[in-house]
Amino acid sequence: MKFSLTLAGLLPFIGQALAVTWCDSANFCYSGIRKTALTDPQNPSATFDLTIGAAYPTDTTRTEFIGEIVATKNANWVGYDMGGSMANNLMILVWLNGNNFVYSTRMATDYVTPPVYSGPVVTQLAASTVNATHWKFVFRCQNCTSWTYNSGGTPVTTTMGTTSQVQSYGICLNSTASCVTSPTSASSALQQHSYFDIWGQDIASGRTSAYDLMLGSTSTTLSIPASTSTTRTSSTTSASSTAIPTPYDYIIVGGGPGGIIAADRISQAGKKVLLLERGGPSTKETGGTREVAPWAKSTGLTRFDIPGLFENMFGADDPWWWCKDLTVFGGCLLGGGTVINGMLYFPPPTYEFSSVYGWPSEWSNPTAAIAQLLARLPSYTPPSSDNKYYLDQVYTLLKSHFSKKGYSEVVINDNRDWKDSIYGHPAYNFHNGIRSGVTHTYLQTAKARSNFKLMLYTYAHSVVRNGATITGVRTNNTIDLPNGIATLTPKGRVILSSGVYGTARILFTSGIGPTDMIQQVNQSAVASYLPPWNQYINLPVGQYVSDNPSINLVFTHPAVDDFENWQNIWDSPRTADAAQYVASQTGVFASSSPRFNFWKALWGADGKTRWMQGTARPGGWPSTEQSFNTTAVFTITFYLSLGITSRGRIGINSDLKGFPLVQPWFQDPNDKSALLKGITDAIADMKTNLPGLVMITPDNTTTLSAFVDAYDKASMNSNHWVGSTRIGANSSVAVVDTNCKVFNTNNLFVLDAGIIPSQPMSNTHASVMTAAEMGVARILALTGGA
Ligand code: ABL
Repeated sequence: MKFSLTLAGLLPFIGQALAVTWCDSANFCYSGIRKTALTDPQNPSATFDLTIGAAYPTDTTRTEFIGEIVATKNANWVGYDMGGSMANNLMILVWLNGNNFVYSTRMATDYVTPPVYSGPVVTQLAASTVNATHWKFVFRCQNCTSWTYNSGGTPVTTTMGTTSQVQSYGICLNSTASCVTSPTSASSALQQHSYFDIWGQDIASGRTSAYDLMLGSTSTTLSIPASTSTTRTSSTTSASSTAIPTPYDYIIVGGGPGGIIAADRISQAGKKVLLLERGGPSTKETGGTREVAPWAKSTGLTRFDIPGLFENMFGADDPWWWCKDLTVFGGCLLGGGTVINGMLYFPPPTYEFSSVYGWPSEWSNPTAAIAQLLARLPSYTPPSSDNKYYLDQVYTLLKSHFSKKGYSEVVINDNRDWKDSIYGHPAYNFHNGIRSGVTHTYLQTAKARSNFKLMLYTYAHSVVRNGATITGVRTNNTIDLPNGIATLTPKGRVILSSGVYGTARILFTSGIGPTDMIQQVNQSAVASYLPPWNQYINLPVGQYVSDNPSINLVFTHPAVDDFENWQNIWDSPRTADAAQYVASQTGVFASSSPRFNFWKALWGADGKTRWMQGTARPGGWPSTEQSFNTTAVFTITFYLSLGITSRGRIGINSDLKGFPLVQPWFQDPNDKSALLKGITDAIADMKTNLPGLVMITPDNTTTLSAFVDAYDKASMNSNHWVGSTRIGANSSVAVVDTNCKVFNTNNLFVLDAGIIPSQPMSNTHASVMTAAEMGVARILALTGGA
């Protein structure tokens, strides 16, 4: 049995396989290689998938790592070498025997089966799993960062690099007979590998502050929702038993806009605050080092920082930032939606907070809160700090159309109440060409206070409660929190800021919500977290949700540059634009994709006023059989916004996955007819006003009304969900009272988009932050708290 001991032939292979980073459903991340449909050279009809990666502690003095090997079941053994050749390097060898992993550490010395090498300690971790097609072996390798081999009688010790080093692997497929001689024996002899490769392991990218949490990560299948895959037991790490309970005055669950604003204002008031975030860092400023575009390496700015990379959020290969336990878009990382959205920033008109739209009278004047918000987060038009507009053809074009239709050109945020027959350039939360927002402002001031603590990678299961009194929050973080429980001081409070879906899920798991949803929890892996049934609190959690229905029309016009539909921005952007951004954070990349916004008030057949918002951008995804000018495409998205009357319902299944149970778009036919009328009026005369314009979706074979009729409901989703825990005076139709306190509890609050009772006028970004400023002031002013 010969083994490849390539050392001399090593260098030509370097760089053949490029290291990548990826994250699993629990947002635990690895660095290494991921390959699919590789061909077995010894049997070209056999293909296999292989992932090999590792995560390393941030403390470089620790001599261990966590490895992950995922392979198709035809892989009869896989070897993972710590160096650039099989010879004289530590190797982790593993195969599946039935449903059990058999593994050992080895070191190849000659063209024979590598003998067992003792010293390293490999422990299989609970995240290991097997399904019908693949197996996944997740392991801790201790004492694994240096190894010694014998060089003609002299021991030579090799130490793993602290930044990067070349690694290799061998694999033997069952297309080759008897890969493993005695599958039950960890020291078994082996057939030589049928496939072999090497790559440069990027150790720096694999370092993670979540390392100790990963040691306790459990999962039962290869693709399971994050809620169960992040379940941790307190017996898995020695650190868990040493965590000391620290009670907090306020525990805030969720590091999105609501949670961060609340954490800052409450810590400013001197309270002891714990902010829990299930994901990890995002932007450079928050410590994020992942997702630096290849062309922007010298800046260290990530995709979360560079506005012009926004469109690639939806087209990336491994978009780990989206919550994996939702069927809609949600950001599961520090900053929540505000670090993955287009950042359109339109502070709401005062009348948005009217009782007509469900707001209690105490909330009718947002002016002071908006002033506070703008003091922290000014709005920027244009976002490029050289004060120039880039890639602005769509603006120039639509301006000439809408001005002829009697719309006024305005600086939109100069008069936030004026939202009828106006258009203007988008306003953003980008500052000096970089994403700004709550992570750069409120979070920074909170972090500077000693009474504020942030815990990342901490997923909240439920609140711990005794009837109406909440005593803590149950999490997966048994490293920092004894048994994973964050505890409150005697008069302490919990604020759920986990978003429309996340907060609803935590309430259900805490026995708060409609009976059918609590039943789902009862059938789930976390049923034991429910309180006794006589403590369930029946509230309309998840009901009365709303989202803007949005309809995209796609056009071409010879004056438009569609920027290759943003398809090359990650790997091969236009050289001059990339260089300009790297040099000065100006230019096309200083902005996300929108270029033109407009609003119009619509009068419905039911006598109600509804507003329409339009957002136009270069690029788009036409659906037409006809040929079109592929470099001159632009899209107008028409949203029905304030005044929407349709409602839907969201909930969870027994895997705790969140999804719309009843879709909220066009439930009321008056919503549909209003938007259809609005779009019809907005595009009337457009071809006359803009010679050369072609509407390609719908094309000239479909009427607008047939197009809207046939529009796929799910693609009307704007990800502007509100209302799942809406505010109100009455617990039959609301979940929180006028102080954001969950009805029938003493000290549980909600502060996120869920409390907003009706669809806002514009993209929800600014409205959520306005509501957070107003809500946190009310919570702080409410007597009885710590
Ligand atoms: C928003 O407020 C919407 O929620 C987003 O859907 C929208 O972005 C941004 N603003 C920018 O207008 C769009 C992208 O432009 C599309 O390329 C993408 O397919 C879509 O979001 C996904 O919902």
